[in-house]
Amino acid sequence: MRIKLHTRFQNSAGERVRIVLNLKGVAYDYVAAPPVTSDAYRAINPQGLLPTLEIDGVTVAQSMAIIELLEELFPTPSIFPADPILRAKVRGFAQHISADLHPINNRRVRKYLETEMGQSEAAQMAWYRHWVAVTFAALEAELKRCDAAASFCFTHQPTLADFCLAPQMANARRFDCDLAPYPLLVAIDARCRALPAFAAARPEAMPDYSPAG
Ligand SMILES: N[C@@H](CCC(=O)N[C@@H](CS)C(=O)NCC(=O)O)C(=O)O
Repeated sequence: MRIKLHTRFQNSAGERVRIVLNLKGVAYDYVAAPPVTSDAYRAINPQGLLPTLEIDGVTVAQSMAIIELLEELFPTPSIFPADPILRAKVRGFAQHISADLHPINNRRVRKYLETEMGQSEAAQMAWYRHWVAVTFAALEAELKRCDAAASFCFTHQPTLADFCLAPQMANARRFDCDLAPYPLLVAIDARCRALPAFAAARPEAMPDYSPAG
């Protein structure tokens, strides 16, 4: 089986997938994608979003669908805890990031705010930080109600919730969001980043990394 991941170093949805591939020990080719608006990339993924997984020439879009596919193909170690209630909580936490927060702060949304709605850089940043604050406050409150001894979100092993959280924390830092109100998220993120599977998926570790962004 030949697996390619079309992504870019700053592609945080792709970073979720990279973490899962690393954690499951799945070998893959890293393909630094052309611009998402280019015909070359649309030919790979008509959705025009990163990442795309390619398995033996067949492409799959959407990071969460890709992660589910990897879980089915390579079940060990699982991305979920064993307990069904905790599994649902993990999914709910991950979806609050992947389905509620990430899409509205995406680059194309910010670009639309600028070019079509005439919003300044300051207004775009206010938008970005507002939705991070709303979402992170909810995630922090949720974790506060859970097992205080858990090292990661909900459990003692990193799960899909952590795979979504860590790249989102990096994005929040990149956009100078205040993380002081979220000590649990900050502590869990630090534990994640210390793990080899997460460290090897970071933007800085990618072959196309550029400090200029
Ligand atoms: N729901 C999609 C989101 C993918 C996504 O938004 N990727 C971003 C990069 S992290 C992207 O391609 N953005 C292009 C743009 O906003 O123009 C997924 O999880 O794969």
